[in-house]
Amino acid sequence: MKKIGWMTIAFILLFSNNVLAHTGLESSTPAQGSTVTEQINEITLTYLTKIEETSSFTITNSSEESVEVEGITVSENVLTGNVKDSLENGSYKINWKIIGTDGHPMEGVIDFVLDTPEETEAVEPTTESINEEESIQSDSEQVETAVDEEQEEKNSNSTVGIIIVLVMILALAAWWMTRRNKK
Ligand SMILES: [Cu+2]
Repeated sequence: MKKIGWMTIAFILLFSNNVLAHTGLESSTPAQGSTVTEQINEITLTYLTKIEETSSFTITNSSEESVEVEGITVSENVLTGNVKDSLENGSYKINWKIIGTDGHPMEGVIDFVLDTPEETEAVEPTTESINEEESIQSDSEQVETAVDEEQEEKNSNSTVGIIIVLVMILALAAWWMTRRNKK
C-alpha cells in the first residue's frame, strides 16, 4: 500500500513536470476533426509556448500525396503557411513537427475534411457514394450466400452422420440377430 502511494506521487510529479516542460498544440486553423466548406489558403498552428524557427509542417491528402505549402513562417508560438493551389474535396492531414523552447522535438497530426459546395466536385462524390453503397450491398449478399452454403454443408454433413449412425445400428442389430439365431 505504501509502495503504491509513493509510486502515485512519483507518477504525478513526473507527469506534471512533463506538462510544465513541454509545449503542445493549443489551437489550429483548420481545427482538428473539422469540416471546412471554403477553399483553404492559410494554415495557422498555435502552440502553448514559443517554438524554434526550424519548426515546420506538411499537408497530405487521403492518398498520402503531399500538397504544396509555401511561405512557412514561425513567429513566437505561431506556425503559419499557405496552401499553393486550390484543394479538391476530401480528407487531409496536417503533419506538424516542431521543436519547443526546451529543445524537445514534438510532432502531431491534424485531420480535417474539405467539403466545398462546388458543382463539379459535388456531383462526382455522389455517384461514387452510390456505387460504394451498391458494392457494399452486393458484398453483404455474397456473405449471405456464403453463410447459406456453409449452413447447407453443415446440414448435409449431419445428414451423412445420421445415415452412418443408422447403418451402424442396423448392422449391429443384424449381427446381434444372427448371433442370437445361431444359439
Ligand atoms: Cu520538453
